[in-house]
Amino acid sequence: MKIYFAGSIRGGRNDASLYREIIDFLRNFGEVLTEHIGDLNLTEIGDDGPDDRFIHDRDLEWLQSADVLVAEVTQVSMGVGYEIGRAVESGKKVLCLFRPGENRKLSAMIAGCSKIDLVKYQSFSEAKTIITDYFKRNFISS
Ligand code: 6IA
Repeated sequence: MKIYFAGSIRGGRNDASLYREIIDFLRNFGEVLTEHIGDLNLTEIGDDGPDDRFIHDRDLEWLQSADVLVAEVTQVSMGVGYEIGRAVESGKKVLCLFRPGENRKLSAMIAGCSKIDLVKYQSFSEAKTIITDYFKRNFISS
């Protein structure tokens, strides 16, 4: 099972430690291709890594090889939205996790897409339950 986790980078790194916790938990279900999203040293301003064309092409290749995309969509990120759209177009399974709150409005393009499983939550412990249920329902036969 290959899992592509998507979370904001240039959109803002406020949730980086939550991404790391989710990635660690997702490892119970398969290989997470995008562990760097939870790297607390990765900032939205850093530009000392590979160039953007390389990042795009490599990430798209990983996305195409994945069985499922799990995205934390609370922090608005154009890149995460793009990855979700590409995954939906490719017929991938997509789980989006969103923490509702004041001044947080999820785009209608995510909230309104029937091909996306969107689950609202507040705590990491809730996220763990949601993820476990999702993988059991979709991938683990009883
Ligand atoms: O628009 P954003 O940067 O927030 O988009 C974040 C999403 O795009 C993530 O889910 C990643 O899969 C992908 N992505 C964007 N930038 C990178 C990156 N390095 N490395 C890997 N994946 C990325 C960017 C580092 C940069 C700060 C120099």
